[in-house]
Amino acid sequence: MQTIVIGHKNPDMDSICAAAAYAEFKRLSGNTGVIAARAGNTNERIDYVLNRFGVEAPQLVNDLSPRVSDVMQPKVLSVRADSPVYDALQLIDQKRLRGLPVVDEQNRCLGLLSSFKINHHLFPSREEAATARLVTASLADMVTTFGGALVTGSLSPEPHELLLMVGAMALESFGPRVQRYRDRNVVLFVGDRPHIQDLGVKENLHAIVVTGGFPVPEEVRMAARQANVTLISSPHDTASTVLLARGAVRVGRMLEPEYTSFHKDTLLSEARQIAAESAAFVFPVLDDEGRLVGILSKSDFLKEIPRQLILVDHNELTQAVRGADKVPIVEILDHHKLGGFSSDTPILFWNNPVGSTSSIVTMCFQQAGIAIPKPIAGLLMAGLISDTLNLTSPTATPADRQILAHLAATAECDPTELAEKIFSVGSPLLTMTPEQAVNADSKVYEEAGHQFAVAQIEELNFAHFPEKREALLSALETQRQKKGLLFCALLVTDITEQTSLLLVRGADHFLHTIDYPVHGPFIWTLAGVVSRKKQLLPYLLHCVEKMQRLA
Ligand SMILES: [Mn+2]
Repeated sequence: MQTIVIGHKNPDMDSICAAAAYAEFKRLSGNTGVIAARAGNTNERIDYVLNRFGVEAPQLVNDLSPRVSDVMQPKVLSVRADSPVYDALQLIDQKRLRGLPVVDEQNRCLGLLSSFKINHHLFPSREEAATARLVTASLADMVTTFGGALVTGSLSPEPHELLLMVGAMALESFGPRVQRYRDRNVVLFVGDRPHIQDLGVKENLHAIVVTGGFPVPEEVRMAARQANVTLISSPHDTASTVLLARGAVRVGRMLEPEYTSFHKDTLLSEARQIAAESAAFVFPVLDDEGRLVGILSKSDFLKEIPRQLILVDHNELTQAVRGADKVPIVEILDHHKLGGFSSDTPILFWNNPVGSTSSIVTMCFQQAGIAIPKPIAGLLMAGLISDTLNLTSPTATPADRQILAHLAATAECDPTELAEKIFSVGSPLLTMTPEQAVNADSKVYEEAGHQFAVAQIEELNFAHFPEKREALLSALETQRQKKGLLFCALLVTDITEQTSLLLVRGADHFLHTIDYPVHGPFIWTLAGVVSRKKQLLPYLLHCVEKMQRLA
């Protein structure tokens, strides 16, 4: 079972640090297969923290929707197009398969070999029985297939169209018959009948197989050598030898070139639909180069995918990584408003209105009596400091204060120094494009049937704001139109002065409800507001409500 610990889309410091730390907590608690993930890119501040404490960034996961590769059978049996059908049949028989994918020497899939096709070859209809004597195969494969041995001459590895004939008639009848096929590559199967063997040599046949394990008379051998006719001996009687010889046909001769395959990354839901309408019994799974990497049978669609999810720093599916609704969510650790999440089974759900999810993760370690590894303590400090603006935000609680002190001692790191470093690295206004700035940590909320997005960036001061304001506003409008949102907002926070500017583009009847002092077109001054979730979001929800009352 794979357990993915992941924060929200457009991840911020807290959601990256909490995911990495909680995954480590789960591992230290004895869980296996726990992976820390992130639902988006890091930024310079996050990279600084990961580097400083020597922790690798959680793995990027953009979409958790089940893929073909999640349920395919990766250990796939296949046959080469140039193998004898006999070998394929052995495999099909041993493993009780209905068919096999056929590959070339680079493991690229060429088609499917079905047991129906093989049956048809081995047991043709009465009307086709005569043509069944024509077999395109190499003499070398044929001898291997019936377990024979070369007596004299050579075994060509190249396939030819061979006409299989049995020398069971009297010499007088057989002579004229052989002559009729003079221009063919005749392979004669004959028992201990020296006259017929001799005739075969004289007629200069392609090869003569002496069956039943009988020794070949010295005179016939000599004659064959002189005439350059290949002589082979078979341990089996004629009937068995011919039957086996027909199995030397190469797989490539009877593959179905028309088949349905899937790319390993195809969405399982898409594959399921295609498979449901297909008569095929099996679907090869290919990589980008068309190489065979697995096989999918219809029964594989019923498999449970051994993957589960732990959400940190969010509890609303609108903020969760794509496909989160298709994976069982087994735990949620959060400090935001409840967003109407529901589950089919009981889950661990810990929502605690402290300053950061990193604080909650710290409490998990403390409760379990597990010592926090030093680098993890550093990450948790960064998550806490970033979310609470180093305890100055109204979201910070006394518990956060205690936790930060404990973490600082464990990490041997001064919180004030760390906070200064974090906030001075990579001013979002200077290092990001306006599009990135309005998207970087944007969260989408849904209220009363309306969707809206709110992003926040933290700056040491507003020095770079005036030169960016127009570009930020137009990026917000673009974003709003693209996603069909009621409004799109960006809170630009001055963490030194503990104040913010709010930029909003949206429907007029919504904008009219904002009653903070106007700073400029589409911009309001929110003195003392620094927390998106505790201060801004309740206000915006109140505005949505007011808008609806006025409508
Ligand atoms: Mn948080």
